[in-house]
Amino acid sequence: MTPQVFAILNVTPDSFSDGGQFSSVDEAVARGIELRQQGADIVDVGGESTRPGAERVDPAEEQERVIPVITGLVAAGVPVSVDTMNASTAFAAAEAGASVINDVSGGLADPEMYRVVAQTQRLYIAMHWRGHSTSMDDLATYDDVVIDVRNELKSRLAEMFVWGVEREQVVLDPGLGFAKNAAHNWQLLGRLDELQSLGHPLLIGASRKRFLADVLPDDATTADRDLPTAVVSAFAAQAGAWGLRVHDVPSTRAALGVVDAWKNGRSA
Ligand code: PMM
Repeated sequence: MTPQVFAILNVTPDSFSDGGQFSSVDEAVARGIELRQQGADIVDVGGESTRPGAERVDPAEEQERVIPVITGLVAAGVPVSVDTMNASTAFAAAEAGASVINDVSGGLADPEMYRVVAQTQRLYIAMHWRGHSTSMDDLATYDDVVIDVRNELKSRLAEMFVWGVEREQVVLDPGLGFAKNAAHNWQLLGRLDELQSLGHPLLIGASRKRFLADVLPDDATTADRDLPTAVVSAFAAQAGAWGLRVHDVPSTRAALGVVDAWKNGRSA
């Protein structure tokens, strides 16, 4: 099955890859509609940067950023996911029509999150996470990154089920770049099958991340990372990933077109 393409719409003043580009609600909504037209299945709206070293944003301010954009996109018929670690923002977004709650902390940042997920019955993306952006680079120590991430995701699952979250609601994500160095990220990508054995769909967020610079010349820009991102999209699709979270939709769509044609002997 072709993976779901989640298009990133960061409405933060400081996101590393598209920082400050969308200054008004109308511009952000227009960009979300454009992403959908380019072939995104869903637009992932986030109002708090998780860039290494980023400071926390107050949930009220986060909601001021994301809720009007979500409302506008839902009114335009665009499926929306909310990228938040805050239960109150997840709840408000669900009320505004978001169909997915994407939580980079996997429920660790807010003790109320699982209750909101159970209550709103939205699809829930639980990412592997060890701590906030200010501290995460110090937390990148593992015996075996794939086994450790798998075990930590497994404990998250056990905990969320206690709160009444349903199995069918949960998508898992290895959290590339979050308390992980480049080698950790590549090992997780190369061994996705071990994470898949947890029995949940997997979402992969590699787009434009720092570790992709490994395969590019030293003077490459952030936008140059769209090519390796698209290649990762293809391999991840081949490995059975359920979803891909990307900035540049056309290049990932092209990559997925290749995977599909490769399997079927012709393009759709
Ligand atoms: N990465 C970022 C933000 N949100 N959500 C999920 N599920 N998985 C990720 O890997 C992920 C995420 C950070 O990247 P950005 O600042 O470019 O959005």
